[in-house]
Amino acid sequence: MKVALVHGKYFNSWEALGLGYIGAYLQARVRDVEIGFYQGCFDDDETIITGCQDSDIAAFSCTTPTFPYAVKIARALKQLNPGIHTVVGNYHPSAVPQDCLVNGIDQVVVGEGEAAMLDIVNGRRERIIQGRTMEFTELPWPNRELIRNERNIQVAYDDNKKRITSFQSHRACPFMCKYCLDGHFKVLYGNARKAPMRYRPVGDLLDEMQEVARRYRLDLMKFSDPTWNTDVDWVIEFCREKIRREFTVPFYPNMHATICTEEMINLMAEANCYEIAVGIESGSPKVLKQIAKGTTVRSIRRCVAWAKKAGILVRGYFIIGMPDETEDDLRLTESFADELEMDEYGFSLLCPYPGTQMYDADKYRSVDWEHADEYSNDFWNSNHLANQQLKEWQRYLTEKFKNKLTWHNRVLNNAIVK
Ligand code: B12
Repeated sequence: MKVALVHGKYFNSWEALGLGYIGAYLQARVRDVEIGFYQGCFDDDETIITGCQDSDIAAFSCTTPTFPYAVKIARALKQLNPGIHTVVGNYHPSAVPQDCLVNGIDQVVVGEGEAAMLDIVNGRRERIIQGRTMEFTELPWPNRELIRNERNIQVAYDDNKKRITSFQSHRACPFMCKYCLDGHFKVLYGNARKAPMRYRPVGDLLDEMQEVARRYRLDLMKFSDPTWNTDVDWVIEFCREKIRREFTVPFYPNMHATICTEEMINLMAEANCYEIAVGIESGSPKVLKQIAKGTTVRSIRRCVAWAKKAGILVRGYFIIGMPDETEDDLRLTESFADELEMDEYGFSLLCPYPGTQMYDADKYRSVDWEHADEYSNDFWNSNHLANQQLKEWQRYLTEKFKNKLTWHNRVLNNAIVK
């Protein structure tokens, strides 16, 4: 049995960790499976098509912007090999499975992919499959040789002279932020009313981090978790164990400002946390309340101050264009950004991705998603501000913080300023 795993084409090039998990799971459970892997930002279309064409199954990982690319490759493969079975998974197919059943795509997986892909390899063929939630105890570590992790690490190194890769600490996210797909549990977990949180045993995570840090000579370790500190006790246990092992490679997580204590942040610093990324989103209490993230101006202020005091760098992300945001709210965001005096700043526009609570299928199904995202889109208006005004604010703030912009904003700044 030959299975080809394909990660989308996008200008950033993180490792395809989800496919690394799926590949490792299949290798552990299927005898005689041969797995190929391609990533659109490294492999050109011809290489991918030639490499996949004699596979039994071609499986694509797609976010909304990368879904059209998967369809294009799948159709080309079908022309060369009409018997090939094509599958799509990841967040876009999970959010709008019916919309993904287009010409060229045979099957859609919703949610986590390991057990579902095993069933598919074993012949399961319903057009839409709900993936089972996996426990970490049944998951092998992601196969980083398979996903050619070295290529992603090299890109990180070329950008900022650090060898960086990511790790997964837990699955699911307990927050219900209105602009994010994770908070929409129904989408990913078959109508679940609560996020099915699964935490990775600290020892197992650190074993993987140590092994990967050694093998790939890492300078910095990131986490794929959208929010890393969902549980203070877990974070404390992680830091204590990292310190006990004298494992000094620095790390860099995404943080929820409210789920913090000063003791936790100090321990993170002691465990060599290099930087934290905080989703600040807005400086307006009204807007923060509306997006339902569970943060407040006070909790953000406190988290940033503790981190700075502990010597951890702070990166803050802001979103412009929340539904009820006014110019006054944006002025509060600007003064909050000034006041926090962080090390890096990112400013995006709200983007109503499929699966989020802001998505309206009638309005946004026909958007050209390959060319629209939260850094630049021409269609999102808030209730008070037109798209052009939101972009003006984004342009203004990125200009104001131009010496401290995040990589993404820096790369895209030219496009925004135009
Ligand atoms: C880390 C991350 C990134 C990283 C890169 C991730 C990557 N490997 O490409 C960076 C920062 C570069 C990034 C960029 C973007 N991201 Co992002 N990202 C995430 C984040 C926080 C974690 C993803 C991750 O690595 N998880 C860990 C791995 C192990 O899990 P996984 O990838 O989800 O894979 C599992 C399942 O999804 C499934 N699965 C995955 N692929 C496949 C394939 C098949 C065939 C099957 C059957 C199953 C399957 O099985 C896997 C194992 O269980 C998620 C939110 C989240 N909680 O997942 C957002 C998220 C996926 N990103 C999102 C978006 C929108 C983007 C961008 C478009 C943003 C932008 N404008 O740059 C780009 C697109 C990048 C791309 N390659 O397509 C959205 C997607 C929404 C949507 N409707 O598609 C999410 C959900 C966040 C949100 N806003 O709600 N992202």
